Formats: sequence, structure tokens, C-alpha cells
Amino acid sequence: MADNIYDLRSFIERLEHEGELARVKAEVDWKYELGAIAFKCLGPPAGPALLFEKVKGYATPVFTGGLLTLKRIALALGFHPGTDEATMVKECARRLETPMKPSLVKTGPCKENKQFGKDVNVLKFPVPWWTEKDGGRYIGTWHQVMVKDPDSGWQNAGTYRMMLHDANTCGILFSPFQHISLIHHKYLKMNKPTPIAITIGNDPACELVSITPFPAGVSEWDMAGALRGRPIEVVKGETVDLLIPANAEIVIEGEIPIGERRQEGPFGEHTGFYGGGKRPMPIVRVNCVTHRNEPIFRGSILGKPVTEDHSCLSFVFASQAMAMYKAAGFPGVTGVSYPAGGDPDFNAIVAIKKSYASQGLDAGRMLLASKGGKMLKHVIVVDDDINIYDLNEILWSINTRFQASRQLYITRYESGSRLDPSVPFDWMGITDKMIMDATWPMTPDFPPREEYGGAVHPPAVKPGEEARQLVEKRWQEYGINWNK
Ligand SMILES: Cc1cc2nc3c(=O)[nH]c(=O)nc-3n(C[C@H](O)[C@H](O)[C@H](O)COP(=O)(O)O)c2cc1C
Ligand SMILES: [Mn+2]
Repeated sequence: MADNIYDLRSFIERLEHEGELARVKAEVDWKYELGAIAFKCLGPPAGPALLFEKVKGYATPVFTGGLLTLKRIALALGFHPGTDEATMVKECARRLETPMKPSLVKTGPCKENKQFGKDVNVLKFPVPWWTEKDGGRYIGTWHQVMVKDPDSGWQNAGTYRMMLHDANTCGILFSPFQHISLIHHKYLKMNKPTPIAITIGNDPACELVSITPFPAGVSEWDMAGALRGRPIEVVKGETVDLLIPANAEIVIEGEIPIGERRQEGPFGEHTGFYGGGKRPMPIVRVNCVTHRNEPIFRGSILGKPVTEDHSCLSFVFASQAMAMYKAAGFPGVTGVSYPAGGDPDFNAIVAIKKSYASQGLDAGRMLLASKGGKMLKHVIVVDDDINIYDLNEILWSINTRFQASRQLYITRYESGSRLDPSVPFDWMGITDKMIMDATWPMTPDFPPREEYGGAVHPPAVKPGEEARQLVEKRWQEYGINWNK
């Protein structure tokens, strides 16, 4: 377990120790320049994590790219840096079975400095203006937003982009199926503002659970404990009744006022486009800021895959989906992947050991119906002999085991991303979805056949056992200088 990582600083130290960090000591402008450097370092191949030590006009450094690659995610979660993705996904799915409640401590580093009311000024932090076509400076690109269900006391954490409006106002964008939206609507019904807290710069386990689509009622901080193998420490907010990670760099406390909206967007997004335009969105009124001594600001640039967003979502979506199938007792799922390069928000691959005819369709429907499936558009289900990390094998499966008229399922008018540029502008948020069941059919029109040696499907090409054994025995004699 990642015993030595408990906050952003200890993670940065670990990255530096592994040669994964570049300290940028030259002065860099928060307006466009910092974003352009971060963009260049996305690669491919991926560049190092970046710590901008001297941002023009500010004393606070900016950190980005900490979780851009699987190796860095492995380091964050205490895996050996060479661990393969399938092993990490399965182990994290297992860890998520044991939620650990946070331990409440009296105070912590995030309380070292406090400003209230008129003294609040979020402009004191070096919030980047990532790219020129963004509608403004984005303060929330790799942050954690906490709200609490007024009925049950369930506290949620999620990452929903936040634009900076002025010294004590930010904009926030969330889709109607997100947990913050469910909770915010309860406060609206009671005619009360929604108390809210935001952390910027956090333990990477907290960052990862905040972008994981757990079911409603699950507290992400319990899951951060599960991922780390030990509870995270939390403190009470100064002005809000919320549990906040004690080691966070920066904490913003405030409320979403009733009915107030300001223009938000556009923003260069995970689709690779500035989709969505400028629209009136809810705001956060900031009442209090606390931060560590010499805080580190954390952000992330989005865009065409692969960015940090895609690497992390690909990983956390897969772990959570494996855990979800297991908890539901769904049979035969042997692996789930969300290819980062396609945009994991929109595509998933599920491998199953099939035992009944509609199992592939069921696996796809179950994923689409889960919280994690709300953004998802395309699910491809394959048999368990297919390597779900090899796009060629996936295409081979589609091309040889799939007939569109019988194994392609399309639904319309589903809830989905508000940023998908393939949807007509005024319809964004409503989308088609597709399940491709690329597993061998098991319907009665595929009976056992003599031509296939009594099997339902043709045998795979390979030399017979006898010939293979002969070749192994005589291998040295052939003089083929090649080690296989
Ligand atoms: C960098 C990044 C930015 C995100 N921005 C948004 C956003 O602006 N709005 C949104 O609804 N979801 C956004 N998401 C997705 C949510 O964080 C994700 O669906 C998460 O599960 C939401 O938490 P919840 O399930 O507790 O509501 C973003 C994810 C990442 C990684
Ligand atoms: Mn949630």
C-alpha cells in the first residue's frame, strides 16, 4: 500500500524520486503559457509531471500531470511502477470492496491559514487561463467538490469543472445525473443555499475517487481509504458542516446560492473540443478560504486523448465497473477496460466468460444503466479469450464474431454528456447509445456442426499437438536463431 503517500507533497516527492517530475524554475505566465507547456508535455510520448515554481505575479507554484501515465497512477496507489493495467484494475476492484470511514481529527495542515468574508480572494492563487479559447481562468480542473445530502447525511465528493468569475465567485458545471445535482435539488426544494467545500491539491487517492462514478449513497472519502488501505484524515469545515481532507493544499468553502446563474464556458474539454459553448450555470459564492503554508495549486489541462483525465478515468472506471459487476453478482465478467485513447468517458470493453445467450447484451445494459454508464456511449462486449487492452484483437473479434443486424443494440434519447460534439448543439445532454455484442452467438441457429468437429463455432487456427511437440523437441536442430 502507498504508506508513504498521504498528501500532494508526499506524492510529488515520490514522483521526483522516480524521475517523473520536472521543476520549471523559469518564470511562466499563468495566461496561456503555462497551459501551452502542459499541452506540449501531454505527448505522445507523455512528458514529466510539472511543478511550475515561478508563476508570473504569484508566489504559489502550480502542479500538473501527476497522474498522466499508468506508471504514475501505480506510484500513487502503492503498486510497483511496472505493474500491468489488468493486475492494477483487479487489485483496485478488490480494494474497493472494503470502504474505510475517514478519521476525524481536530485540525490539520489545511487550516494553517484562514480568510473569511471580505478578506476572501481566490485571485491570490495562480489560476491558469489554460488555452486562449477558454471562456476564462479555470480554478477547478483537478479539484474535489464536497456536498452533503440534507436527508441522509451522506457526504459526496466529485470533480465538476469550475470557472473563476471574481475574487469570491466561481462558476460550476454539473450534469443532472451527478450526485451534486441530486443533492443541490434537495436544498433548492427547501429554499436553502447548498453548503459546499472544494479542495485543490490533495492526496492522489482523494483525487481518483472524486472522479469515480460510485453509486449514490457511497461516500468517496470511504473509498479513498479503501484505495489506500488506511483511512484518510478529515477536519470539519470552518463555515460548512462537511468533512474535508486535513492535508489538502487549498480549501474553498461557500454555498451555491438559489437561482443565481452566470455565463460559464466554453472550456477545452475531454472530447478534444471546446464543445458546449457559453451557457448560464450555477455559481459558488466563496465565504472562506483556508490553505497550507506555501500552498501548491493543482490543475490539469484537458483536450484530445490522452490527457491526465483520460488516463485516470480509464483506470478508475474499469476498477469501479469490475467491483460493480461483482457486487451485483453478475456472472462471468473477466475484465473491463476503457481505452484511454478513444476517450474513456464514451467507450468501454467488457470481457465475459459466456454461459447464456444474452449475457453480452446484459453486461452492456448493466454498465450503461449504472452511474458509471451515464456518460458512456459505446460498449463492446467480447469473449474472455480476447485481450481487452489490444484494439486489434477487439476489432478482430468484431469482424469475426459479430453480425450488425443481430448483435448491435442501439438506444435513443438517453442521458449523456453535455459536451459531445456529435450531438446537435441544442440537444447536448441527450444521446444515442450502442452495445456491440461481439461474443460468439449462443442462439439455437448455431447448433453443433460436423464441419467444426462437433463444436458450435469453428476451431481456431493452430498446428496440432503432435506437430507442436515435435517442433519443441527438435527446435535447436532447425538453427533458427530466435528465442520465443
Ligand atoms: C478533469 C475532470 C473534469 C470533470 N468535469 C466535470 C464537469 O464539469 N461536470 C460533470 O458533471 N462531471 C465532470 N467530470 C466527471 C465527474 O467528476 C465524475 O462523473 C464523478 O464521478 C462525479 O462524481 P459523482 O458521481 O459523485 O457525482 C469531470 C471529471 C474529470 C476527471
Ligand atoms: Mn458520488
